[in-house]
Amino acid sequence: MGILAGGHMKKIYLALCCVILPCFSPLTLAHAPTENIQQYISTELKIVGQVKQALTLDVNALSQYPQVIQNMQISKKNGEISELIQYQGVRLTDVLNAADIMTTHHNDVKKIIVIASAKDDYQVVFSWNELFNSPNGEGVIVIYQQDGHMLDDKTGRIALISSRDKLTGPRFVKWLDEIRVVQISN
Ligand SMILES: Nc1nc2c(c(=O)[nH]1)N[C@H]1C(S)=C(S)[C@@H](COP(=O)(O)O)O[C@H]1N2
Ligand SMILES: [Mo]
Repeated sequence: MGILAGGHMKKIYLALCCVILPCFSPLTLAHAPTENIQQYISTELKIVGQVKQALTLDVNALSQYPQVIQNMQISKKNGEISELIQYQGVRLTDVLNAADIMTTHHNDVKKIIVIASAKDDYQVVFSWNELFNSPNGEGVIVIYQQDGHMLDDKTGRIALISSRDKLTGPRFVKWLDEIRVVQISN
């Protein structure tokens, strides 16, 4: 009886380790979700934070801005790179200029960061100088088309690329839904 109970407990313990624990391990959360992704599809992008004019942009609103086309490959988490894809969208700097970043002092822009967030809570950071005062900035594009079609479920409908990055995977923000302008504290 004792042996049976022990074996039973061991099975429960193993089940806990193999099934339940990995759900909470950081490794499981380190990669973009691949299941039930419908919940992450973004149809609107909000520009918020330290701006004079907060904006909510859908794909149609994005199509009213000057258009940019960028052919690029995305590096994957497993070290591979994607095929060459033609992305279409608008420069992040153009959208930020429309929202009009709010500053008081000459040196405020130097401590402004721009946080791009996705619906699965993935977040990446840019600095004002990187976007407006470095060659990197021109390559940061809010995208809504790939190869002439709307972005598929595993990417969009709105996403962001940082095409001049060395590794293009990390700041490829799928399911982009918010751009937040934040001035770090003095
Ligand atoms: N929304 C969102 N975008 C994301 C991620 C994520 O977890 N969530 N992972 C990033 C990382 S780390 C990589 S390498 C690329 C490519 O990831 P994939 O190989 O899962 O397509 O997507 C990036 N974009
Ligand atoms: Mo990655």
